[in-house]
Amino acid sequence: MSTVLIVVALVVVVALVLVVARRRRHVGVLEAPRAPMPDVLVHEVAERPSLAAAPGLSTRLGSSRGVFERVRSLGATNALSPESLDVVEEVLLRSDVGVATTNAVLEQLRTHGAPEGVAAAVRAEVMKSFERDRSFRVSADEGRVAVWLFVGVNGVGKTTTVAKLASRFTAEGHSVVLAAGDTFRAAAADQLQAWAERTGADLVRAHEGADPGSVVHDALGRAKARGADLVLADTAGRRANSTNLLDELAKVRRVADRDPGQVVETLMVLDATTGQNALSQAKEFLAAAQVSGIVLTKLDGTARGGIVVAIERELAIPVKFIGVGEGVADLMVFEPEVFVDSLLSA
Ligand SMILES: Nc1nc2c(ncn2[C@@H]2O[C@H](COP(=O)(O)OP(=O)(O)OP(=O)(O)O)[C@@H](O)[C@H]2O)c(=O)[nH]1
Ligand SMILES: [Mg+2]
Repeated sequence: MSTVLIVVALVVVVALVLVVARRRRHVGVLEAPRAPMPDVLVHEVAERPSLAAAPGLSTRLGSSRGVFERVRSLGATNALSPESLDVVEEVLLRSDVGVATTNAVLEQLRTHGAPEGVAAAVRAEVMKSFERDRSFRVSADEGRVAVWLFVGVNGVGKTTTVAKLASRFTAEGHSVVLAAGDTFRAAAADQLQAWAERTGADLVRAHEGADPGSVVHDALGRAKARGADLVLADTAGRRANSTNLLDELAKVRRVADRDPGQVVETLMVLDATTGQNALSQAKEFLAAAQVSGIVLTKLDGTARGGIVVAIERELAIPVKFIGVGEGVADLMVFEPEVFVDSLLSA
């Protein structure tokens, strides 16, 4: 009897084990089906920057043009009422040209009047701020590789400007090597790499925290080995403190200028939307970096274009390029007449 009970118990246990096992298998079958294989395995996620030519400057400078609206509306008026002088003063100050230029314009208007109209008189005075040579040098001495260094605080548009110029110079037939000298964060080199792939430029990068000088040194070696004629070197916009940053820039510059390298341009990048603050930032960099020109970015945004005037007048360094958008074609060689006309012409 007990044997029969044991056999029955065993049968029940085995049956239970089988049921549980079946359930488990069943649960397995109920797992969510795997997603079907996509038809396209690799597709481009990042949008390619627009290669279309930048449309007219006036359109891009919408916000700056808005500021000058009231001066334009005085147009050909040559009768200088105190009210029109007030309008000129207010508009100029709001446009960020700065107090010095505003006073110079007012002085000129009071002394000489405005025989050809207020807008023309303002234009003539503003143009006096732009009498510098703003040509830029792309080639180095025989046997050397030309280097352009880009400096400026973080977020102003250095990396984007490097990319825009890489695109421009590559299209013009130069062989360009980009040096990812911003080793402060890995994303900086990734950002430049994405641009290098789009513009067809070569890129030298290193790990996060690497010595930026050695990146520039390697980029020069690569350029020399491959017969490239131009190195565009991005740099970091931040360090633990600004003294470290300026020391580092000076060191990068020494490396870049050592044979086979030759620094032919050091461009300080400034963000136009920060207005007069851009000026105080700039002054810190000037002594350390031997700046040969300025790139003023984001003039398409909420910037007030008069800042170009203040920068040239106060820093006595030519603005060589302006950024008017985030696309690769949105960089223009700065031409004062075209710029001032696009703000002041009706
Ligand atoms: N609208 C507009 N945006 C710009 C222009 N130039 C740069 N930007 C934008 O400004 C932001 C910062 O640009 P970056 O080139 O990364 O600036 P950076 O100086 O390299 O910054 P760090 O690497 O952090 O020092 C990005 O979102 C750019 O797309 C411009 O001319 N117009
Ligand atoms: Mg950057």
